[in-house]
Amino acid sequence: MNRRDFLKAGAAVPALSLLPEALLAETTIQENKNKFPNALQPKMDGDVKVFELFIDIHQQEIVPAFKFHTLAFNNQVPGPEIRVQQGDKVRVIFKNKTELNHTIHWHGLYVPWRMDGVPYVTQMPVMPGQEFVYEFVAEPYGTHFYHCHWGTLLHMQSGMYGSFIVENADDPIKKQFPYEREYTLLYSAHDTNFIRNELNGMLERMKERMYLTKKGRFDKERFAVFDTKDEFAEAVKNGYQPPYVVNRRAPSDLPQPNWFTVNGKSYPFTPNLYIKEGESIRVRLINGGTEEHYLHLHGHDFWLVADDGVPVPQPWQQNTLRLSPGKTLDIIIEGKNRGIWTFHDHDTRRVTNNGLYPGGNLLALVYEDMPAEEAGLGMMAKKMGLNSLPIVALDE
Ligand SMILES: [Cu+2]
Repeated sequence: MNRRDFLKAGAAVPALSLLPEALLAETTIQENKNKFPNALQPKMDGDVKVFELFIDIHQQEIVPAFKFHTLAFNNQVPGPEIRVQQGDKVRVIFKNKTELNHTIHWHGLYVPWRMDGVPYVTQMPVMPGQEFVYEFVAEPYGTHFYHCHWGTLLHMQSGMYGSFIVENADDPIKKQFPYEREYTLLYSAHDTNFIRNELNGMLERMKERMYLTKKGRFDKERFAVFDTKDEFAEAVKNGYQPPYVVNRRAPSDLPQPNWFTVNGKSYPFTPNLYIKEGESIRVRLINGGTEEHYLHLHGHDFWLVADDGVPVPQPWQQNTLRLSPGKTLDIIIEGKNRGIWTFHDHDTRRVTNNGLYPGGNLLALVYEDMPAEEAGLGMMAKKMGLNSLPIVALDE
């Protein structure tokens, strides 16, 4: 008896209308596709790929009955995926439709320093109504991302992050682990109370700032903008109190995330990773949030193949990885153990929705070719009168 027959005999389940059918009816593969970032289509200007990004206030529904106001690129959280070939000339026209300042930083890319998107270091912030054009050559190969670098603590966790994938026709990872399908997962953590308070506070400050600027009453101290460090030090000597001293900033004001998302959604609305038996899939993991995630896959050891976009010289197998803030990791999952398997943060504080388990960044690896009879229910469920496994069960 081979392993599969043995498992079948052990389960001894008749062919009922069972989980995969129900699961695929509820969350079809097409619907599931919408839970991954859309690729932004460029226009060509000669040999330059021109992308358009705008930033606006957007309401993001993380799970049914819970929405919050975010700052979103092109009204999407995460922002749309930018996917180019290594060496492509890229132009990104960035429009600011909000009342706040922003920039875009190209995380992991070798851009010219003036394109690096750090306000008051490499450029002036992109102010309300303004436009800024970023231009660079897509280097290096691999999984990267972009995010706002103004008021980063607030703006990033408010949704200002998106994947930036640099492909190579001669992909070293595809060569070693041939795969057909790939998925991008962006992780983030949100303190929705902090976001609401800070966003409101920032909007108030910006209103005042715009008004005073218009009246020609821009005040360096009021806006905490100085031309030199000496000028700043001199002002402090004369009694100026910088904003980190004045009105806020007890340690308790730092965010304590209460929502944890993958591609802008929390369980049970997180995306599924579909796989077939014998297939390998590539999963690009990007941490655009403030928390360290310890991602654990059930029933498999995956291959860690790239770290910060760089192919690792010797891929190795593991079932739990550490995804630090700002990190990208690529993994290959081989479809060797059919079933429905959980892939989640093993710091279980992050598989909650506003403190309640289950939720957060829990998702499933689903073998879409699994025969119905294999997904049968145990005796206990039958005694409870269930014909199929429930898809959503939120009570502790
Ligand atoms: Cu911003």
